[in-house]
Amino acid sequence: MDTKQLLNQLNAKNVANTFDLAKENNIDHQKVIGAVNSILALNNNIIFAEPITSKCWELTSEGESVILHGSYEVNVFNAIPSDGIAQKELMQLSNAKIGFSQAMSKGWIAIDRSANKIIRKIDSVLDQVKEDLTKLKLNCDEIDNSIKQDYKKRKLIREVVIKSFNLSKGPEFTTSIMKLETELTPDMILSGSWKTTEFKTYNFEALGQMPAAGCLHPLLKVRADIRQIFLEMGFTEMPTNNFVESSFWNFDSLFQPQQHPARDSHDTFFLDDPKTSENFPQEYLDKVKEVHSKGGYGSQGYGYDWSKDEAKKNVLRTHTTAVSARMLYGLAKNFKPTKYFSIDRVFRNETLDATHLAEFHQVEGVIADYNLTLGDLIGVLYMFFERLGMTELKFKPAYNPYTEPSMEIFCYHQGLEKWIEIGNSGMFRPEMLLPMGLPDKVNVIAWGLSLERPTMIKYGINNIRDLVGPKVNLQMVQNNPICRLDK
Ligand code: FB9
Repeated sequence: MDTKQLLNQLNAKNVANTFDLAKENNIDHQKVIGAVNSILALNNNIIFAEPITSKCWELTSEGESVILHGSYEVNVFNAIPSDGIAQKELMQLSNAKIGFSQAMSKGWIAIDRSANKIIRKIDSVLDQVKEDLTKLKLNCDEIDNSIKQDYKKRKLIREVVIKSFNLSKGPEFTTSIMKLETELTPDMILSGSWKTTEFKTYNFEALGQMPAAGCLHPLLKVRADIRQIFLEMGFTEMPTNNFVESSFWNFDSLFQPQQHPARDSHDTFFLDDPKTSENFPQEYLDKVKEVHSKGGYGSQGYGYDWSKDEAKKNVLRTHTTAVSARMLYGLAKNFKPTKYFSIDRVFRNETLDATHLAEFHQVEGVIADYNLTLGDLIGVLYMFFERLGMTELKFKPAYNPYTEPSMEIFCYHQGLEKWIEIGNSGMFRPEMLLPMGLPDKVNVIAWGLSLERPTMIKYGINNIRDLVGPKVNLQMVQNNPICRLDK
């Protein structure tokens, strides 16, 4: 529909709705909207367009198929010959099951048990469903609401929200709008026609076209900002491109005992294929076995019969601390003070709820140096979280199998006006570090948090399914503002 057609039809009607105009002209509603926008862009006093939201019923693809091929119950009825038909043969028809139950409930057919056949109870039937849907397609309100609800239940129609415009004539209404020129061309200058041509006034307020570019998901924006914070603090990113990890690196190397509940399939995803990992540094593995079963380095160990088969089992890593263990082991041979970080997906067999999925992104910072103390850890946590806009911190003693002491980290969140948990931290235990061969005086401090929690708080998202997963509204991804974690 072009602007002239729209203006002529509005002129005849005085008022009109864009959705009704689209139906009357049998064209797509967006074409009418396009013509309205062209007129408003030229001059917003020619027509007035009041936005309205209404509900309407439209046919599903099944509904469209009924209009084309008839309703399932009529097709089943018509497929029954006058002397009846075996049910098995009748069920060969497409959608026979639905058609059969509808035809039975309408009393059109019956089961003749003596002849073991399906028979007609009446001579002929009217395809009311097809008639109703044909009417509905032309006009939303043609059929009774109770019937609509039945067809909705049968997935033949669905209710949709229509955003349309009620059009009326503006004070400068005309059916002959002259399309104002927007470009001064060489021909106009040469011919002199520019002298009599109407040019559109330049709109210096007009915004630029939204570039048809992609948009970063909020999680990736926060990840980029947190990565930048670590890099500016001199940390090196760890390689985390392995979601599958052996239980050895995910648990045993961290001095996490093989009976620990976190190692149970209720908490951890174990792999069927490949079920196990085979290659471990034998000398290191022996030391891990020793420290678990008999202790060492001043520790009494756990005193159980450590099993290599248990350590070989592959899992979806439950924390990126498994990567930290690999990296610290790699440091041991030629140790120098190092700061590592990682941000990547981890997987836990969690009970799903509004804020928990079976996976999340863990953020982890690790510092290995001589004679580090808990004070160093607290100091670096203040430095890190300050860059995330959190300055008022509190620490609460906690327990992790691989760190001692451990602390939960809390901050007073001004926006939420309450204390919130923002992470966990600790000093890796000697039973973890010494079997790796790290020098005696080396301590390692580390901390972790998630990516999802800060992102949800920053972007005001309450349900994790609005942030990740198939139900994410891509408009949210396009609209959400730039990430400023320190604001
Ligand atoms: O992220 C968490 N909370 C958080 C972080 C930042 C934030 O910023 C807002 C803008 C202001 C807000 C909240 N938490 C950790 C705390 C809780 O959300 C907690 O309920 C959920 N935790 C996850 C694990 O849950 C199964 C968050 C995740 C977590 C917890 C611990 C670690 C990593 C992630 C760790 C660790 C660690 C400890 C010692 C050594 C090495 C790693």
